[in-house]
Amino acid sequence: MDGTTIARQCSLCEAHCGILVTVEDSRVTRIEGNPDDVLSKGYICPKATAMGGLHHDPDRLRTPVRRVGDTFEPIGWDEAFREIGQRLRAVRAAHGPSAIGMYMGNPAAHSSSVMYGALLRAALLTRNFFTASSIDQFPQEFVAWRMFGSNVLMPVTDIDRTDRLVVLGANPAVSNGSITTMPGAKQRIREVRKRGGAVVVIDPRRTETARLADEHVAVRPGGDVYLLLGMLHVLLTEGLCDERGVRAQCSGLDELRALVITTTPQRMAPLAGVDAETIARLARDHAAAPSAVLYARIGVCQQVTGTLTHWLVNTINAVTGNLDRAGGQMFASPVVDAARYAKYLPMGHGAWTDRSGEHKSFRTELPVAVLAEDILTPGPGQIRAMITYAGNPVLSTPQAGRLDDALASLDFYVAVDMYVTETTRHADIILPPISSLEREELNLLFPIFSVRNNARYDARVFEPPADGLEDWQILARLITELVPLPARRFTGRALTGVFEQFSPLRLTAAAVAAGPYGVLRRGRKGLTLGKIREAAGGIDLGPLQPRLPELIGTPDHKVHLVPTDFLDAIRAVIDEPTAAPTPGYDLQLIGRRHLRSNNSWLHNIPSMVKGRDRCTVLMHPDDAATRGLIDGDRAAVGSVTGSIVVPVEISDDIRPGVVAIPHGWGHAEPGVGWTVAAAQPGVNVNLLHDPALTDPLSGASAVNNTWVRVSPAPIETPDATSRSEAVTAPR
Ligand SMILES: Nc1nc2c(c(=O)[nH]1)N[C@H]1C(S)=C(S)[C@@H](COP(=O)(O)OP(=O)(O)OC[C@H]3O[C@@H](n4cnc5c(=O)[nH]c(N)nc54)[C@H](O)[C@@H]3O)O[C@H]1N2
Ligand SMILES: Nc1nc2c(c(=O)[nH]1)N[C@H]1C(S)=C(S)[C@@H](COP(=O)(O)OP(=O)(O)OC[C@H]3O[C@@H](n4cnc5c(=O)[nH]c(N)nc54)[C@H](O)[C@@H]3O)O[C@H]1N2
Ligand code: SF4
Ligand SMILES: [Mo]
Repeated sequence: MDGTTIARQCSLCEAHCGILVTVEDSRVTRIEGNPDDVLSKGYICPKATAMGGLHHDPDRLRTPVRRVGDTFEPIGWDEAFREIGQRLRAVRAAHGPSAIGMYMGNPAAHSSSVMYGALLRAALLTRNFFTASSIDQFPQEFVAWRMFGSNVLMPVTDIDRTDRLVVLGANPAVSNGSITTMPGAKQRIREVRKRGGAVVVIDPRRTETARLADEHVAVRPGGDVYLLLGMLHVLLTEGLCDERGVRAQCSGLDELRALVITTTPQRMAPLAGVDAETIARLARDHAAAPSAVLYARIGVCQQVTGTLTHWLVNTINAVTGNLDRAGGQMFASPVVDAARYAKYLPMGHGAWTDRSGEHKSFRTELPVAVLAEDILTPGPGQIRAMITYAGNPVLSTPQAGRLDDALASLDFYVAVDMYVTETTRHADIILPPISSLEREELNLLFPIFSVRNNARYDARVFEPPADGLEDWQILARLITELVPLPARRFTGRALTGVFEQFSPLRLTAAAVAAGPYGVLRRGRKGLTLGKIREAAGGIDLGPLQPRLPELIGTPDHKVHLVPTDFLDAIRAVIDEPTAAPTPGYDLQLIGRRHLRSNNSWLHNIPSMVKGRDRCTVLMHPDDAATRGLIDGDRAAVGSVTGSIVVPVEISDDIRPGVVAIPHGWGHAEPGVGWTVAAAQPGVNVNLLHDPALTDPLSGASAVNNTWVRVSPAPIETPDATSRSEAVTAPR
């Protein structure tokens, strides 16, 4: 394929921007935006070039490796699978199915192999299944399930048609949108204002998105739930809601009104950290705009009030008539209509709990915050073997620094990953998939959350090596090793043969053909996978369309404005406000993302880490001054779970009393195979976040609001190798 340019997508984040990859002499020589891409229209961010960097990275594993002492040595696939099978079956035979735990990380969702991740999860029959969702969108899924009857029905922000965009706890100018797939978010935000609309950003930091807005409201971290209750009070007591329209679409308006009778803006203001006039004005302007949409994401998911906040967001959109209408919150109509099918799946909230009995399962999994505990605590149900797939939970989840020890203590651990990371360095065997540029597929997930209906194909840039396996093939082989078979060598081979007939690509082709736009429904004019493949920039399927009540999964086909369990929970939050600091700690720690970083795994690509250290603590000048800190100083940041040392970055973009540190750093651990990242390792902010702080409804980790204290760090010792470092952990 030398000297050619191939159209596909960048699969690093949800935007999945269309890219043109030029290859000469088997090397990627250029990656640029594809102007013909129906969704991204030529936009790419600086991370797109990392797709080439990852492919050519000498540190990327290309063959399975097995631990020998503190290092890894290559082994063959068959030998690896044989050993994995023996070890996992032995653990299961001795201790039962839940003794094998599994963690599935974020990149799994970016490839169609995720279907096999779900199959492996099913084959394990374990209670100890975890994913990155419980530190990400769990609250939004929980709300979608309780309000709309299906966890997949997380509404999409119709940014391209709205007259008023209010962003709450999201920074799409950097993240390019999440659960609202909006490549080129900056331009889309500018367009709102160009067509006469307004943009407001509610965020403790004046973010890159806030800079594009008409107004920035610096809410107190965790204050959103009160701000929204204040807004609802104004909307429902000042007659600003279209009662007839809302009653036709929703149930529970009277209960909602009764709830917010006492949540006046005056009463909510100190809890929100936003003055009462602003709260009232935000409500009135939302109601007055021809169309308006509140768009909220992880800044308000990763809170103990995550579910309640996202519930109030959807509720405000609904009572102002902005649910299921152009310019408001809508539902997409993708080529494979997963939302329609998902509503028939049992959500099984609380089907089982973790071993402490405190955390309920949701969507067949347990909150990741209990992972280290479940490995380290002896007794029935203890995890003794682990499978991780496309995840780096040592850096990405709060475990009070205990996950390293936990993973090291396992009887057996197999990782499906192409790097030796802070997590996989503990594995007995690592199984690397081929690179993304060697895959071809149709992503079925993100079109469900896209701002326009579309179908876009990912073409292969490089032929995979003869002995390379895709993730789904690796996962299928793991399933084969796990299912009880009468004659393993013989029937195992037969089973692998069966899986090969059901590749994700084939399953996708069948689903597209049978889907709402497919040939089986629409005849000759309908879509096939082949037709989508031929369109180098994808196929545009038009703007989002109203889909209620037909799509909804609630028994009465109405939107439930006030699910009963939410009512009890919100009353507790109103009666006992969550604003009080942890004694001894005086600053609230939130997160932040950078345009050249993607969670934990792009720091080994030189072009992504060039320039100054980005793993810094961002503080307001007043907070720095009272602590005698100046820009570039090293500061110790401590919480109830740990302490880290990071350089100080001073900026009045951040609300006084709040500090921000990015996650995904901390690459200085011995044995990590990221040689470039190790030179500028940063430090793991999740050492500061308390695993005990979770959203009691969904189980999601609250990593966007932790009480910390900051002080000058001890003088740096000459042999210190990293500019940021973890110090001590214990409470
Ligand atoms: N404090 C704090 N913590 C956070 C967040 C935060 O805002 N603050 N954000 C959270 C969020 S939203 C998320 S999504 C999580 C992410 O959490 P994780 O998914 O656990 O972590 P990642 O950093 O995405 O690590 C991905 C791993 O997958 C590997 N990988 C990449 N592509 C592939 C592939 O195609 N196949 C396989 N098999 N492996 C692959 C990479 O090498 C890397 O090791 O982090 C969460 N953690
Ligand atoms: N460049 C880049 N893009 C990414 C990623 C990345 O790591 N880097 N990760 C991808 C992933 S996995 C995800 S899930 C998405 C996430 O996409 P976003 O949700 O847009 O992620 P963040 O940039 O972390 O934005 C969260 C915002 O919430 C604010 N915040 C924190 N606490 C509070 C609070 O209490 N109230 C309010 N109102 N705001 C608060 C923070 O200041 C921050 O601006 O991004 C995706 N895109
Ligand atoms: S926004 Fe950047 S990282 Fe995300 S898909 Fe587009 S080019 Fe890739
Ligand atoms: Mo995420």
